[in-house]
Amino acid sequence: MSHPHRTRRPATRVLTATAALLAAAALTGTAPQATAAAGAAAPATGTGLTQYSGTVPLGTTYTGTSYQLTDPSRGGQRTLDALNQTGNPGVPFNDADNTWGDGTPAHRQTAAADVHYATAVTWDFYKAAFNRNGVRGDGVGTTSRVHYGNGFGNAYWSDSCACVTYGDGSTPGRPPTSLDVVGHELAHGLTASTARLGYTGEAGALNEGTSDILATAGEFFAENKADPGDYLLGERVFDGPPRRMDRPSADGVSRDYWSPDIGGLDPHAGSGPARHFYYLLAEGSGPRVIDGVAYDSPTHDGSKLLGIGRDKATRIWYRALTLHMRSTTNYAGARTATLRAAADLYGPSAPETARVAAAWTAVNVR
Ligand SMILES: [Ca+2]
Ligand SMILES: [Ca+2]
Repeated sequence: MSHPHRTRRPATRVLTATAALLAAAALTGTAPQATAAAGAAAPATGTGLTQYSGTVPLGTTYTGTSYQLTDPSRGGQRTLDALNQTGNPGVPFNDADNTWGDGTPAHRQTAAADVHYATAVTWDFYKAAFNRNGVRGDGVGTTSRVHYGNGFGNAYWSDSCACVTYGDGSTPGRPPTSLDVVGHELAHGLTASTARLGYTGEAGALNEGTSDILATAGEFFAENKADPGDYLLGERVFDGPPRRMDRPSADGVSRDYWSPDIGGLDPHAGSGPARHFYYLLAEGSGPRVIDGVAYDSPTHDGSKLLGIGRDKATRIWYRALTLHMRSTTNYAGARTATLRAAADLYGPSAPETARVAAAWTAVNVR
């Protein structure tokens, strides 16, 4: 699909990834061969020529004979090659000069560079926004494997191994390895280690909604010029209309508002009201242009809402998820949980708390 031209407005966000990446580069240096000559593994900073995110720094390791995509500064998180098999747990990529991929899907390392970078961004985002050490909060990095199967058009989190698997895409040359797709999958791991929301009924819809919310917040956090933040999901990867947060029904599948049958839908479609709630809470209702992307968010009750900003909205959702939701939480429970979280953070009579209530009412969760 085509994309409108996007212009960047001045950065005013509190959370940015650039500083963290630069700090990691400064800590690890770029020429570890001297220290690794004796055979000890040494941290290094490589260069990723990604498909979706431009040229980026990558946390790598020099093994003594080659570089590998193991990031010691982020819990040892690794990116492996599944060799287009389905039963292979993955083997390391090895590289001689620590420059990864060539910006095109023709180069086998490119998808690995995208995933390794986006996984690092997500690590840094969780740390900066939530003071959380990794997906599970245990300081252990995720293992990712790319090139799973043949023409596999998806990516998925596996809780048993705390790992994510990425196919090469159902559209040739469009692997699901963009910042927001990676952030979405990793957020499933965060949910699985906190609220443990189920994957059926309204809990499943909230599980999917959480992944879209944290993926979006992470994409904005990245401040990546090649893939600016937006309230769209998978816009770099998938043909056809992406999932939207301002008006979820624009994808032809998702619901804008809660209704009694929503728990029976596919969880992605059923997540519409959760996404919509987050957008309304962060940005408010009605038409607006953010970083060059046009949005127009309706409300069920015709109310006109003002946003409290993305950082506060994200903080409220995260606190609700990690402290006040559980495996069977439904939409009504999510309203209660986010109201508690807002009251915890800002006070029961704060404007932020009132706007949480108004945003839920605007998506017909009362
Ligand atoms: Ca984007
Ligand atoms: Ca996006």
